[in-house]
Amino acid sequence: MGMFCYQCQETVGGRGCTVRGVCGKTEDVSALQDLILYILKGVGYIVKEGNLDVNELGEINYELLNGLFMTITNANFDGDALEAQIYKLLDLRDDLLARTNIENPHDAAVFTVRSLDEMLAKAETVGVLATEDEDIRSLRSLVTLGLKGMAAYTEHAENIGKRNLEIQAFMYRALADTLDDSLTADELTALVLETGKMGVAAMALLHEANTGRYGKPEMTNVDIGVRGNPAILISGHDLTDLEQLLEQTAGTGVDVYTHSEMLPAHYYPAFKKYPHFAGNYGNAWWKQTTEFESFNGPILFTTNCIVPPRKEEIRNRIFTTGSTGYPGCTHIEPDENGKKDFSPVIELAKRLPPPTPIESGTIVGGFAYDQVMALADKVVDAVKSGAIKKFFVMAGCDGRSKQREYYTEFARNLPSDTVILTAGCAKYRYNKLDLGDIGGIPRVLDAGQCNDSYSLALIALKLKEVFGLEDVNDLPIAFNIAWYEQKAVIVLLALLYLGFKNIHLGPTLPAFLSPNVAKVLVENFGIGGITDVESDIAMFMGA
Ligand code: SF4
Ligand code: SF3
Repeated sequence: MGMFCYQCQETVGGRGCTVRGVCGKTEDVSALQDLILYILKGVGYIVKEGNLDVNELGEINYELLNGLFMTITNANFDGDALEAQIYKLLDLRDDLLARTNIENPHDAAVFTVRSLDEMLAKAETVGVLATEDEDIRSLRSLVTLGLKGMAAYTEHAENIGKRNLEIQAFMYRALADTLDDSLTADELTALVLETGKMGVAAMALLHEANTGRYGKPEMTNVDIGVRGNPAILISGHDLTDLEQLLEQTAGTGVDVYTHSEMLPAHYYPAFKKYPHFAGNYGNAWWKQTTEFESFNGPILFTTNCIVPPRKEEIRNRIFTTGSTGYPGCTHIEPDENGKKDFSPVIELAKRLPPPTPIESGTIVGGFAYDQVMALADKVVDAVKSGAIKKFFVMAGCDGRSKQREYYTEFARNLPSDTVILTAGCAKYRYNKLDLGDIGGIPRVLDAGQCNDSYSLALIALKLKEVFGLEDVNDLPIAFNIAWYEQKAVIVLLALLYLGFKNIHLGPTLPAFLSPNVAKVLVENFGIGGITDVESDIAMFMGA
């Protein structure tokens, strides 16, 4: 059995990567990630069966998040880092087991490996395909992939010092349940919905952490041109890394630009005080192969999405931190107080030329919950007067497949009395189109990162209240969401838990949905795919 991974939208043939990932993941890296997940299931099993108190687990609470995050698409390609994480997790797992009296523990709680070869051999037997029943495999995957997204958001909140151990407690139980062969498809379906519920908690936690520490996002024009100074490009979602980088670059003559999912950092008041926080360079993650070349300076990855850098020259300019990693790139670890020393990145920036311009002008964003609420009267009036007919939630991810041009065309062709609510890197498909405004309300309202989809849900729930509706689905809101990796999975499950129906998902439905599981989602939640722009707009507009 070779590798098998079907966790992202770009999986081969819409079925699974079996030789090498489209993302660039090798067979060995895939195996090590499978093994990390299996160990974490064993940890979950020990916590559950041993009735361990999540408040007294210590380091594993963080390593649970870190381990899951390392297995997210495009986060960590570094076999050595994954191997080290396996040894660390096994030690932590064994310490936990020693605190219990579990009789005949599950293999995931006791197996051991002493070398890379043993890891690879073990991984062969514990991957996705180890679950033979297609529907059970599908439901287990929905849970574990949702947990990966949840782990990412919880880790960001934790880095800011915000913690809700109920989330970890749920994660341990859910991981344990994916090992339990006695659970029926109905019980696992209930677990999937519960995963959505905890996804809401994780996004709420991160929202509180981000706004508590950095202020409430506000309407902001972000420069997309360049200045003439040497510069660092920061990508990913982790705002604490950005904060430290901005502090350390202050007064050095080195500017800081955002890439992809870091763009929304410009909307936070706390980061606006840095005069060298210059703007956003480029587009969504997959364009990095060309954009990093013209950027000229060093790049810091705080989270996914990394595209394997083919040229050595680029690899030498890439730094990773947190759960990310790439072989040959310098990884920056925090000290015991969580402080990171970015001086190697800054020193390299000083020796390199400033970025080459690729575009100019500004883009607008910052329409998270509080900013939209500040405009609520205007928005409500526009809906009542008919100036706004419909909102389109087009949150999620971008990706490299040609099919995604659909989203640009969809946005371009929407009637002019509609407003797009977006979050995540999906926005790059239409945030530079000149779609105008409706009475001063821009037609593309960017709430922020993918986790800020939570803000979009809050906005919808508030509008429901304002209009005195019983059901949020009676609002003039349509969902046409693009997905790519596992954070989109938790966002989707969270929206389902909050009661949103008729969500359309594209560009293709997940490979990990078996026909029966897809049927349940269609029948109970009205989940649908996409077809072509014209038919879909007609369908959404109710023509
Ligand atoms: Fe394939 Fe996606 Fe898995 Fe990469 S993450 S191996 S592209 S399914
Ligand atoms: Fe994008 Fe990777 Fe998902 Fe956070 S950065 S939305 S794909």
